[in-house]
Amino acid sequence: MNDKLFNIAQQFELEGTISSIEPLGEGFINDTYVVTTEGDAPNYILQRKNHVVFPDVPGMMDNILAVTEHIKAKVADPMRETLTVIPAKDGKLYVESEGNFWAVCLFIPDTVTYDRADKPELAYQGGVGIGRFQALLSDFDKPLNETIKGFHNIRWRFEQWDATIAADPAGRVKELAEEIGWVESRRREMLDFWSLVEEGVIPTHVTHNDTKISNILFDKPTGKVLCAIDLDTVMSSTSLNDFGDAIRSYTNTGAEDDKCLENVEMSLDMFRAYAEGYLSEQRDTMSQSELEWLAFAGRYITFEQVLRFLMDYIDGDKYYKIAYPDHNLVRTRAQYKLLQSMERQYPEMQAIIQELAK
Ligand code: GN1
Ligand code: MG
Repeated sequence: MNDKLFNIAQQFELEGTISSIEPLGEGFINDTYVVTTEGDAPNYILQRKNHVVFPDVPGMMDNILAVTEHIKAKVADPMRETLTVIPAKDGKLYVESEGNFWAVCLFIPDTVTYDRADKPELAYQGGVGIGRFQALLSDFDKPLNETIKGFHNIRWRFEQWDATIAADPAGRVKELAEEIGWVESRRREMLDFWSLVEEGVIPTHVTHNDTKISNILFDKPTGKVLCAIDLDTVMSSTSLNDFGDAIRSYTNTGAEDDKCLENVEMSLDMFRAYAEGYLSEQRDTMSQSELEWLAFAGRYITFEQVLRFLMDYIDGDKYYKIAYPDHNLVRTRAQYKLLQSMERQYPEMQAIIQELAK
């Protein structure tokens, strides 16, 4: 076992004796490990939180504790229906070591995660999960720390974008006229949408902000949704973004970084299934303006993802982990294909929402 990881894990309030620490999954931002213990003691998830992406890890952990405690007080099975933060032995919610921040939560057994939705039932369950997550937090009234500035605020993203293009630190702008054009040609409509949030026409709530399918835990025996995980970006925003980011993920017939663009389309069946699940929890509480813009949210977040992947490529790949040199460009193109597919099918998406919202 890696001594460094073992020493860090030992600084948390764990039950039992650690028997192994193994890497888990492939998040784009944090490094995640499963800590297995001997016998009946619980297992744990140990994460190195990316301190470049999250400048205020203590603030982030305060958010996660507050939100999970709020949820625990309301659900039937508090140890399975949300994450359980495990504090360090000194009482803090993290351990700082060599400039890195680490945190631990309980590993929830008999669960499964997916990278892709292969059947509508999964999308339906995912929609129920986020709809319920938002409903459970609808009366949460403590202030939350802004863990990443302007996370889904496209006005702020365009400020970063303009600065990155002007700086051109990796000398890549000259090769990207076409891709940059994809972003520029949609600047106006995306800012117009965001103005509605800024003006309060579209309300804000406590939201998850990173609702892709791999961030949802499903119960293995029943296949039902259990809870949203990866709570790092829980903040105040519009609920539409949680819907939109999920649509970006569940409806994609290809991979987020598919090299074969023919694989990538938006599936209307998955869209319908996710929307049905989501609205089964949210239909009665959403405002008219939210319902009106719900389908557009898929386009908004997919556009934002095109911008963010391309911006990171222009910036020299500093934000997202990459597996090969032009990975962020491949991601950009695949997400752009998805965006075009949504734009083409937008009338159908809107009709589905209208039908389901009744
Ligand atoms: C990141 O952390 P992870 O892998 O769940 C990113 C999301 C992107 C997503 C793209 C904090 O999510 O915003 O949509 O990658 N998270 C952060 O897959 O930037
Ligand atoms: Mg994340």
